[in-house]
Amino acid sequence: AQDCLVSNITVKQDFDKMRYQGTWYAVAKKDPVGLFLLDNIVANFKVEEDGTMTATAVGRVIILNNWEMCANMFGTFEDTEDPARFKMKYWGAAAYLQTGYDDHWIIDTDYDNYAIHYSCREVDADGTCLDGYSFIFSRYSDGLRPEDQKNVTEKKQEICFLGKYRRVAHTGFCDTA
Ligand code: FEN
Repeated sequence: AQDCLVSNITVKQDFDKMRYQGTWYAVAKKDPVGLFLLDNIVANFKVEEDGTMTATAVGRVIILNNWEMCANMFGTFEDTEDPARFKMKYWGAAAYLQTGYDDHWIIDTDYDNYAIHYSCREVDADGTCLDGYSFIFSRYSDGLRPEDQKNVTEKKQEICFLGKYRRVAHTGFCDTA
């Protein structure tokens, strides 16, 4: 699966959204083209009573006039035939934040320590991803456990984003509720 075809990317088998609930800290990200969250990104996943997975996310953004803000984002995850492949509708609490509708896949997770999310927004004519983003999440704000790093690096390579990630700083900027 090193041909980088989006259609050949494998995802977490039998993804269990119940076990996925709770807080996840972004420790690294690969950005898409355009506006995104900068750093201090923390997500909280939940399964609603009707079974729909939803999430909130906070992250630092810099808006016009170089104004630093914490963006409060919301997402709802529409199920597909594959339990790890969702369509994510997202929007912001503030009107200036972009809304969107993305493919959103859980590539791998052990539920208790690490997770790898992948979204390809635009597939190129050759079947590779032309514009996409990815998050590496940890249950701990200070990063991945050493024993998870090798696996995460392998997965970054499988989704063909290896070398395109930046660390996500957690400075406490968005910590107040
Ligand atoms: C995810 C975790 C689960 C919930 C959600 C997630 C995705 C969040 C996304 C955020 C996009 C932010 C944007 C910011 C923006 C996967 C983390 C929902 C996809 C688009 C600006 C910056 C500057 C400006 C205006 C807007 O709009 N930022 O002047």
